[in-house]
Amino acid sequence: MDRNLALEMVRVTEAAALDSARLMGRGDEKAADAAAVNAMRRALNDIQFDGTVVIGEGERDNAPMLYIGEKVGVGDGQQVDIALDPLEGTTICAKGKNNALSVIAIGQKGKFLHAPDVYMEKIAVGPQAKGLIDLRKTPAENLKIVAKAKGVDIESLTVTILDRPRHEALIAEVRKAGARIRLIGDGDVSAALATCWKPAGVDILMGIGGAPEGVIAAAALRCVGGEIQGRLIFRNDDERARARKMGITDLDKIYSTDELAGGQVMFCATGVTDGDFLKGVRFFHGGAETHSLVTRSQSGTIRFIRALHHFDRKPNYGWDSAT
Ligand code: FBP
Repeated sequence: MDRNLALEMVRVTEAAALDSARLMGRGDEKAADAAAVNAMRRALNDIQFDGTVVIGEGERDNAPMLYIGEKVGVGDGQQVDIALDPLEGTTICAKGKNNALSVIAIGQKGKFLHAPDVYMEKIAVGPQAKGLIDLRKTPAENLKIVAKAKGVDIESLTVTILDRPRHEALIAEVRKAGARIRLIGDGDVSAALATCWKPAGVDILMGIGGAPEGVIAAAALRCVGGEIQGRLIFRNDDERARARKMGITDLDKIYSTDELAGGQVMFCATGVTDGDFLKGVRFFHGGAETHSLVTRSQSGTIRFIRALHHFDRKPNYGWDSAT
């Protein structure tokens, strides 16, 4: 894949972050998400490539834009598959809390898992524990492995878990094992990535979140040297049927990072609200500042990009430059 595509993707997540951040704290998740989706789609369709959304806003019947199978880009140029979430953490943005991101991953054709919009049980770690964790093992066993790999006691580890009733038993087991816990309201892509970012102070992500977010996190972790494993979780026969329709035959399979997002991948994120590794959008008179990161699996280089945007020269963003 042409490495310059990675920089094109920064414009895409910047556009989505800029438009959704306008609605931070307004309590309207749908409006924030719609702003991000519109902006991301517009930006994608300006790029000289032939992209297919494989992880998007949902299956075609349920998502008017950026649905699974939608073609984006001007239509010629490189063929790539795209996994995206224009606003990862809609509730976070609507409440003005931490770690809402706009994210996109691009990869070679056929290398992302075509995951239906169901849940996924996940475990994610940074480079030191890569290759050692195993979703088949109990949380306590995995904690022991990660503590040993990092040369610390279990008591020194911090585990991020989505704060959901479904995680009651997991939380109890992690507490019994002695590890510290960071319960988050939303945003497990950011939480997975944070395991690879020392200043964030988290060692493991555990628990059940969205399957599409699992694929996006896998692309990110491929680039920055971490690991994620995932198993699809089905709540009913309809979800199982949807998975089969998307070509999944083994419904109990545990997917490795490479099986979730293989081949060459690029990942890009822009902060919508302040987070562990990216600042959120700051508006100033006539413009805004964004913070993004972009990385590729081939080189592993992580670029942090701080951008100053001037709305009078960006008519496409649609916001009044005087506000
Ligand atoms: P949205 O951005 O779609 O709101 O997703 C936020 C999120 O917290 C994800 O990070 C996570 O994977 C998923 O929702 C968890 O789903 P649920 O809220 O149903 O537990």
